[in-house]
Amino acid sequence: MKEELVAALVKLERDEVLGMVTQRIEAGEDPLGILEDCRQGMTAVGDLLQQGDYFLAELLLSAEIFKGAVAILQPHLAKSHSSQLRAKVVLATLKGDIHDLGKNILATLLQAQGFEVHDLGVDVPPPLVLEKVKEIRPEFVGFSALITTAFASMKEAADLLQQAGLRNGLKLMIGGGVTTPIVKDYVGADFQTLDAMEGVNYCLNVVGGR
Ligand code: B12
Repeated sequence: MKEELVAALVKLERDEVLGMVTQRIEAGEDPLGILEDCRQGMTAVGDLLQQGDYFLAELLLSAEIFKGAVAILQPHLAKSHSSQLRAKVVLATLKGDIHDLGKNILATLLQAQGFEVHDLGVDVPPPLVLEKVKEIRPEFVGFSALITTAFASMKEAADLLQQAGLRNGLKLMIGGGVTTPIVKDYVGADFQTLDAMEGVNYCLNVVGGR
């Protein structure tokens, strides 16, 4: 089933992908497992782009199919395990980067766990992050990056927060396909992951018994 879903997404077979997602969720499968298969399909689409077999049109189509799959999974991902407000999280995809599928999934999963999410959107200028952190006073800030040119924006935003004396008591996490532990150190973040649920668990661990 897993391989079939990945393959259908790579072949950009919209109806097949959405049909399989619906079938698997109706059979009671964990929505996170289905989501991970879709993410792997997207990674494979990216590889085909890099090899020159796919172009931007295919990339756009794959993103639309992925969004359709997430729309089916969303109500199941969003089933709240907690009505308690745990902490505030500011999320953004920074300047130079417009990818937001992963960030949106993280937002849904955080909300399902009782976090108050302030999503600043995509292509966000670093000074806006500073302004919003001053205003919202979150416990967590999360940056999502899918292209390497966004690393400099992430560092700039982290430095602005540091210079303003706002890094104490604030946990900075980064994630998204191109991030690595090396990027985490470059940015000066506290946590890095390629898995949204790991990010949620990190936040839950930090807030602990709250
Ligand atoms: C879909 C896609 C697009 C869509 C984006 C649609 C959208 N609304 O997001 C469109 C078609 C618009 C697009 C455009 C471009 N893209 Co594009 N795209 C992709 C693709 C195929 C999939 C990315 C994706 O959404 N994956 C699925 C999500 C769910 O995975 P994810 O983001 O990793 O998120 C998971 C985790 O990482 C985590 N997570 C994500 N963020 C965060 C944040 C935190 C804090 C935490 C805790 C967790 C977390 O949660 C998610 C679930 O677990 C990738 C290929 C790849 N290998 O990733 C290329 C890719 C990212 N794109 C690429 C490129 C080059 C481009 C373009 C420049 C193409 C062009 N020539 O115009 C433009 C970029 C424009 C810009 N300035 O941003 C390159 C980047 C290369 C690089 N090294 O920088 C890639 C890697 C393709 C490739 N192999 O060349 N793209």
